[in-house]
Amino acid sequence: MTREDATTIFERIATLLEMQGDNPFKVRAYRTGAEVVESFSGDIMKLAADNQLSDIKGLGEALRDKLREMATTGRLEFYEKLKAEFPDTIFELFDVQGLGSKKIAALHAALGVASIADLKRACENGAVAKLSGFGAKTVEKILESIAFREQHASEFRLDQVHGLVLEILEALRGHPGVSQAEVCGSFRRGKETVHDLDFLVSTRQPEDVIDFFIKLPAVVDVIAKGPTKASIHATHGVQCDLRAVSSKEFPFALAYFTGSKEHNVAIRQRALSRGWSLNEYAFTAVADHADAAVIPPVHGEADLYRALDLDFIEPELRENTGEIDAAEGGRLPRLIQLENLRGVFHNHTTASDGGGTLREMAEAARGLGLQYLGIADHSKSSFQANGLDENRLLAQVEEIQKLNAEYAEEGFRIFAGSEVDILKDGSLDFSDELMARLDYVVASVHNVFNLPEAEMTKRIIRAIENPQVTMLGHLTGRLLLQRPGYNVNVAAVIDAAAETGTIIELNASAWRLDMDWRWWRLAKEKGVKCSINPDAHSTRGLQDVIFGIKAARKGWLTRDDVINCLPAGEVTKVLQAKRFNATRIGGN
Ligand code: DGT
Ligand code: CA
Ligand code: CA
Ligand code: ZN
Repeated sequence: MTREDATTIFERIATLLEMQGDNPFKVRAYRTGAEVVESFSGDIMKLAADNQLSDIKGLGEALRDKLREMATTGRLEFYEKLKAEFPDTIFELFDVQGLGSKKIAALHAALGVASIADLKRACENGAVAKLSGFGAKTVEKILESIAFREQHASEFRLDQVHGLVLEILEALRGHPGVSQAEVCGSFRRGKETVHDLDFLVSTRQPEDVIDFFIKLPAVVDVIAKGPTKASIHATHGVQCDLRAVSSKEFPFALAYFTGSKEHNVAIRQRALSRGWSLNEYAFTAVADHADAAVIPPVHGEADLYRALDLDFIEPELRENTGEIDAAEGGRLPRLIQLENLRGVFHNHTTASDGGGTLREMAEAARGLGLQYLGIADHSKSSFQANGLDENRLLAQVEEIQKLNAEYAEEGFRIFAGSEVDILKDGSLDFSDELMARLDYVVASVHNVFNLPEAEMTKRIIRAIENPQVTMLGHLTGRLLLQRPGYNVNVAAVIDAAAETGTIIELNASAWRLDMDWRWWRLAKEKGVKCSINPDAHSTRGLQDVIFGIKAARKGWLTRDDVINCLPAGEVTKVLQAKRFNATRIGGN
């Protein structure tokens, strides 16, 4: 169980106790406990597991025991019993933006609200607005958040489906009757969210494979089953479709079910102009076509494209946004690959809200074969994330220097940075002098999201005009399927980044994938460089770069566009370039 899980459980206990009208001091103790666990500097879960929690301020004996139980068994009996007394739907309320535990408890006590459906009704009939602490503004915000959730109810983020896809592919490939298995659809195209997953196998025993598929451990229920296809619901309720075809049909089915629909339509047109019809099984000569060309053999997807005089189009590019012209003219980009990454920037440690210490993060990065790791803990204004003040930051820089001395021989390096808050007026949370002492600075917006577009755009542009700001973090602040980004003129920010030589982050967290892939071709055209940043809050979080790579590929990026493909020596120069240019221009 992670620190985040334990924090959530303590918070939820507080709320549930409050809903039951329990002793306010007890409720308080759990809230404080949650804060202590969340912000403790050090591996609190390990300490708990080793029974080393004796003198931590704000964590009494009862909570220490509970934390220990969670750390050692992965669950908490007290919480399981407590939550059994409420409908499961109560927890939906915790995902509504603008609703903290206190508000949820108040809604439950006063109005009996126990689900999102209840909440929506109570907002719409005016009951919520009458409660103290809930004005018309709050109600509006709650309703907006519910509407956003409803709009995206049947979508899934990559972190929710990635493991499932690998598990199902591995199982299918392990079946003796299967010669090829692939995932198709939006997942293969690297979309940031998917509606369902589309699997494809080539086999001579479709019925056996279908039977095998619907009995996989991940299957929750079977929606439909036929001789060559089946649909099931898997973990989280994700629908998975499987189709079984022959190996001759496989390349055609693979291309067809990968989509996108728009790409397929354009490809089919191109085939027709050669006198062939194209479907999910084959090319077929059109009978009344006067000068139909001879159909070449197709053994793989690349042959299919070659038959149409096209270079192979990577799945991520198949959105009918110019990829077919580029493939015809030999102008497709050579897309970046995971193996091209040499290091990662923008990562958190236990000094702010991360779960791994500096050394643990460095070891994990080395374990992934990376040559460098950029640390960027939160700055002081992000107090909810235990942001560092000047003194703690400088102490961290020293700690990094010491570690670097240790690692020097092995050629591994830690870059000392900070994720500095962009304040409401576009000024920054640290002085220029302090930022100049760092290797790099990521500037991000973390509060006051509700500015009008023009003001938000001005705020961000003012921040990146600062020569000390190396890169811009999560440009829109969106959380996929949970909240839209704030209003900002992305094109104007890209222009400003180009002018000032500011790198833009592609935040690789599956929740963000921000800046969105749809903007990267424009950014690249303007000469803006990308940094694929995992924004890791734990050692495991470093692996989120795989999501960032997918998004970068979908944005047509090559290794030359992404600064963290450079070796440590060269990337240092890139990090310094903006400052260097500023002093040069300033000095002339
Ligand atoms: P989603 O909504 O995230 O599941 O997105 P996709 O692209 O995976 O869509 P899905 O699962 O409905 O269909 C998978 C692929 O099958 C789609 O990308 C293209 C192909 N396909 C499905 N229906 C049609 C169609 O009516 N015409 C054509 N040309 N292709 C289709
Ligand atoms: Ca799909
Ligand atoms: Ca589908
Ligand atoms: Zn951030």
